[in-house]
Amino acid sequence: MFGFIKRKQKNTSETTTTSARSSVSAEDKTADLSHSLEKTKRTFSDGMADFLLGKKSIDNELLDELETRLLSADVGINATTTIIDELQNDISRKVISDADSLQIKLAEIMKTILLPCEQAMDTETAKPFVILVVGINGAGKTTSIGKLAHHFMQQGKSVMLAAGDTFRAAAVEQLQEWGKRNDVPVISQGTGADPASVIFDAVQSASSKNIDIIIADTAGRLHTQDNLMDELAKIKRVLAKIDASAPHETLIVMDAGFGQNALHQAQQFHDSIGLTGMAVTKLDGTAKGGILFSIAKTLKLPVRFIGIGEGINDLRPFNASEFVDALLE
Ligand SMILES: Nc1nc2c(ncn2[C@@H]2O[C@H](COP(=O)(O)OP(=O)(O)OP(=O)(O)O)[C@@H](O)[C@H]2O)c(=O)[nH]1
Ligand SMILES: [Mg+2]
Repeated sequence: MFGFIKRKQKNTSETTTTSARSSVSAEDKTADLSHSLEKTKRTFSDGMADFLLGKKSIDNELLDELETRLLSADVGINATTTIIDELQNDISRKVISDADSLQIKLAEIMKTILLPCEQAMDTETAKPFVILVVGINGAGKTTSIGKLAHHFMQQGKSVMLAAGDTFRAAAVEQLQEWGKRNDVPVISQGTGADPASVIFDAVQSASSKNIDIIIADTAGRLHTQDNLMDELAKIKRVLAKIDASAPHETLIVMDAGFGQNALHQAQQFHDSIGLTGMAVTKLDGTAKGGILFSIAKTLKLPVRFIGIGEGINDLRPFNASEFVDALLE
């Protein structure tokens, strides 16, 4: 956010254009992320630069303002308190004396909070490595599966998809479409079939074909729908019959735009079926990107991937440092 001040102080007004971000170097990757996080960034930074430039020193009024902005971006009370307390401490010790040192320290604190969530999914631990994808309706499960297939294919892995959403009309076709785009097989039995049976068959087929990774879609559900939560538990039980350690990843896809509510829902899924990781989607469409800090402080689950758009390339492994740099740029 305080990058805004630097630009102002240098009296330059140029901004990075979208076309300038189109190459795939590491630097541009961060620039893309920064662009995608625009709405959350705005919550942080709108008017902040003017506010700061008018200040002779870093004081409590500034920290109050920062606190409000962090809470507005759904950073959550725990993480916000940690950030403000640590900044306060450094201001008292005169470690922070100006906007620059504040920015550096802020980035450092934010990265420290997020770092425990940065745990890449290690798909080498089993073959086939079975990923069961769960979450509430419309969170972005099926789309994320399509993007994940692309991601793993780029790593040279072979992938198979299982159409475990046998409930919603057209869900199977939607997954098949992603299968076509990625040129990967999709195992399905059609609407109304037993999801556990579809996924069981898919895993057996993947084993016989020596496939590296199988990703299973499931129907969207609320944590309050006991029968549907039981269905997920059944899928896990059935999978364990093929391989006691399967599914190797139970991945919840969570829409960042739901903010603290999504956090609550994810917690309920975790309590009910046991999650091993998260993919946080739609960070491009929300001002609540701070939810990652709440996840780190309360849910403490690995954030494997973040979704920053609808395109096939718009899912990327979560990197705490890259995320904070993009947010504060
Ligand atoms: N902007 C944006 N849109 C996304 C992202 N991820 C998914 N979407 C969109 O969200 C909508 C719902 O995505 P789906 O993948 O169908 O969601 P789902 O969880 O499978 O939905 P159900 O199967 O109905 O429970 C689609 O329009 C996606 O394109 C993202 O990271 N950014
Ligand atoms: Mg779906």
